[in-house]
Amino acid sequence: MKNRIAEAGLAGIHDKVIAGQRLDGKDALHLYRCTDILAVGYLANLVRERINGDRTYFIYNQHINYSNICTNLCSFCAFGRRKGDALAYEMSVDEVKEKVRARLDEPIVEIHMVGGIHPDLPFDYYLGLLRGIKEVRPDVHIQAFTCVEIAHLAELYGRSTEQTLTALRQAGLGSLPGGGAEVFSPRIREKTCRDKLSGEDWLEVAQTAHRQGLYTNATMLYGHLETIEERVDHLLALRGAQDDTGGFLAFIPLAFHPRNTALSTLSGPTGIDDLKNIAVARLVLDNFPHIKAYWVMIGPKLAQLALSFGADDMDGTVKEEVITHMAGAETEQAIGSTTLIELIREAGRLPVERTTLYETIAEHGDDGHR
Ligand code: V47
Repeated sequence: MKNRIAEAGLAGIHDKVIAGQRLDGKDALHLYRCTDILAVGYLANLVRERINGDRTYFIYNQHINYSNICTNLCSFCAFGRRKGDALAYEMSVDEVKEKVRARLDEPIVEIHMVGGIHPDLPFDYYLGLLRGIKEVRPDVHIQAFTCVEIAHLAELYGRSTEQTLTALRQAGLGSLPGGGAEVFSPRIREKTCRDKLSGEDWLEVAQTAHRQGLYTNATMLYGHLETIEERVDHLLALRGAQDDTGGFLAFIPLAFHPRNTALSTLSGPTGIDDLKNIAVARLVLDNFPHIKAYWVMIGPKLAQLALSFGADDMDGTVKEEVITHMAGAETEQAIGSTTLIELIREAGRLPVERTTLYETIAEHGDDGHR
């Protein structure tokens, strides 16, 4: 492998990886430009195994998208709808509770809940969602509301970010998902999501959450109009923020799905680009404990391969995912935990069923199920 790495022009980066030295922006660009995906993946796998060994995480979770009404209407999104649009919807607190109640017989440990930027739902609605879910399923961890939703609620109801997060926590919020980060580049935000909060403000909300002891995730939406330089800047900004507040649990590269979006003439990323984003993220984000291969967006087969290219988490059982499916995802709506376990085992890794905060619920070694 050493020869191959040298031939790929990655000897210097290999030396840094072996020595545990931090990669810089130039290294990251070099990795993105390298056409030898096996060489890049090999380096990422060294870091993956150093941090997580063979452990490969998944979670039994439920996704709920409480409303698609959105004032932002980003050009990469097929989910958001203007209020009054025929396809706009808004679930009542009782409807959300019913969705949770309907799956009480399943060992769900996390509810992942995001919506659009709704212009006028009262703050009590959001508190009601959290309290209602906890009433039906008291032990569940609620990972809800992106940094974009938090900033919106703070502004709309005249509270600081701290006060907004505190109120939501008291009602049952457990952590924040990583959505809404898109690509931090002002150029891309201007082109695709002009009305969304800036990258700087996204980071500020995430860091405010971290300072309160709330964990969050981080994402990057790739494969649309961004350059690799803009991807690298995004990763470096996340790494800097993590150095500072340390509250990011996982990074999730999100593969752009063009169908039904204003960018539908684009074709979206290739499989190689999917693997490269996982691998470069694993190498650059040396202070992030976990890199997720989100099977909903890249498909379970590529997500399985990604476990040898830097990823150590396959996310979860999901069910009823709407955002990517509205944009043409052809993956299933849900995947069973038995299938996830089989995919991970077949990749030669140890399946670890986890909580949101990566505590082990069960290790599914060779001898079967819990
Ligand atoms: O914020 C929108 C992205 C995000 C499209 O934190 C699109 O563990 C692809 O953030 N094609 C929501 N992506 C999903 C998300 C997420 C998913 C799974 C796990 C976690 C986590 C977070 O989806 C949005 C936006 O960045 N998105 N439209 C599209 N057409």
